Amino acid sequence: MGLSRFSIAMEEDLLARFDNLVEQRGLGVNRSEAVRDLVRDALVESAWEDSTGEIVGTVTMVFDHHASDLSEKLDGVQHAHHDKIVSAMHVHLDAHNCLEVIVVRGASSDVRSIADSLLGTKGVKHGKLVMTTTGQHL
Ligand code: NI
Repeated sequence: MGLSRFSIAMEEDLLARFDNLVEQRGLGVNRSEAVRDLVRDALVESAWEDSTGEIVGTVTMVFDHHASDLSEKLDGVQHAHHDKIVSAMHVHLDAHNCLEVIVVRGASSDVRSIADSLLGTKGVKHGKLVMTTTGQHL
């Protein structure tokens, strides 16, 4: 894909802070690449707001598998949405604790609602949904 050039007017102070940010990101990153990253970020975030667009999310959670039928409940949520659960990884952290990372693909509203069901299940000690993009249209 061809590159288009355009110039940006920006306050000196803001540009200096932006350059600092670019520098923190490390070697090989220049202003142009940093601006492209910001634009892609904004596009990905706007896709999350559009409830019809397809997105990908990972749900990470830690729970005690001894807690009353918690494993069965979490499995139940996943089976109920098997068409949107791409993959699930289970790690036995120690004698009690389990880590599960679940990849969910679908409309952002569905991904959020599946994540809420999983993370809202009583007994889940910690969890987080990270939303990203399918990579299309970027
Ligand atoms: Ni386990």
